[in-house]
Amino acid sequence: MTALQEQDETVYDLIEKEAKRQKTTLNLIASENISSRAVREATSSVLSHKYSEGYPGKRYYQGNEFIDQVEQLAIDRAKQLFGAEHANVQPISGSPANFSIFLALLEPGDAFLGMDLACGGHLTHGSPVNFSGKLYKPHHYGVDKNGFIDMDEVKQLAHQVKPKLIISGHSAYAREIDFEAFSTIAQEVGALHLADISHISGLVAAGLHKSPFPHTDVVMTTTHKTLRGPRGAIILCKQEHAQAIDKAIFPGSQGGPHNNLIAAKAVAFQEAMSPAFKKYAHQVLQNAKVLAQTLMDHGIPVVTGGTDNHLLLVDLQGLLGPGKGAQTAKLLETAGIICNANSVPYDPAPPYKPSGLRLGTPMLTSQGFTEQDIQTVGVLIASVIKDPKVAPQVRKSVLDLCARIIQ
Ligand code: DSN
Repeated sequence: MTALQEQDETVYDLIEKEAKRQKTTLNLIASENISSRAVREATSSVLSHKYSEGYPGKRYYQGNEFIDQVEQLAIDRAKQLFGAEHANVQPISGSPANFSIFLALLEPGDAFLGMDLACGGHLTHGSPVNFSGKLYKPHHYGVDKNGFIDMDEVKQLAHQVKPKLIISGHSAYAREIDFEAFSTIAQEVGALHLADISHISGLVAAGLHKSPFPHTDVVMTTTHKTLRGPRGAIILCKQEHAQAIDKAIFPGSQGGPHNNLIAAKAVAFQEAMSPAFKKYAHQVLQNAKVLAQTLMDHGIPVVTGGTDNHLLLVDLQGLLGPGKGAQTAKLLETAGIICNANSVPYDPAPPYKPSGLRLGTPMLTSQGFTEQDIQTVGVLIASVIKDPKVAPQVRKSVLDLCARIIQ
């Protein structure tokens, strides 16, 4: 019996049920993944007991001899992994990290340019309901009719609005990002370039997606998506921005660092440097390509006709009409297939009732799914989309598939 089971059976049972859900459903949420046991051990370690405001060697509390070493290790590994001049490993998650970057680089009211949320951007890239849209002046680029970023449009907008910051990197974009082109445009208009690589950082670390360095001024990534670490984020930047970024994290926006998570990040960074991680990242890409192709082969349209990364967008409009994403995601859940509804480019339906689905392969890949299994997954998804009545039968196939592959 574990201590938790003995002391609080209610919480223990809920955790056990969630663990079972993760092993008996197909999880295709593009931002989710499974971290290693080593990462989870560091996450639940005694390091969470310690307060350590400040940075290694410059703390406001005593007793940080080992915490300093842990944070320095995480910093060194993050710099090595991404080829960065400076790393701050304290951000607790992606949105607060982006908040700190705005605090470091902009003044309230400053104009910036980012991807429209409806086209695949993130809330923190200028949504009117987010700090980024409330405190700053957002301008947005989108995608063309075929779903691709049009760098000529980005360039034209940048020259027109003269932003202080240009953001590349997106939450629902399936194609490779040309960081160098974004940096060139930023330089032309005297802006800084922030690359939010939260979704693709595992692929970047494995050398399977273009790196934002050396072109980009500041890079932010969460650590729990394709990178397969603990929940959290890091900020990487050129040395010239190091002091501003560090000050914006502490004391600007955060207090005591979550030292347990910093240790877990260090563990994940070491894992990401291994040949096994490269193999995993390669498999994520292969699986995403096979999923996209299988869906298209079964008559399910995929935005941009495929994917270069770990995710793809399904456009349901032609088959089901507009606004059917949420309903279809719920239907798929009854079959044990977990994904999220998502807007598609030029979606006539509102964001809370969008016309597409976002599907990603990081978690299934970590659980051992390879091309042939993913092909089966694609066929199951297509069959439910085309005929809701088959959902109960598909649920059985999903259970069989999970029992065969997931440990
Ligand atoms: N919620 C994350 C995602 O699903 O992409 C982004 O913050």
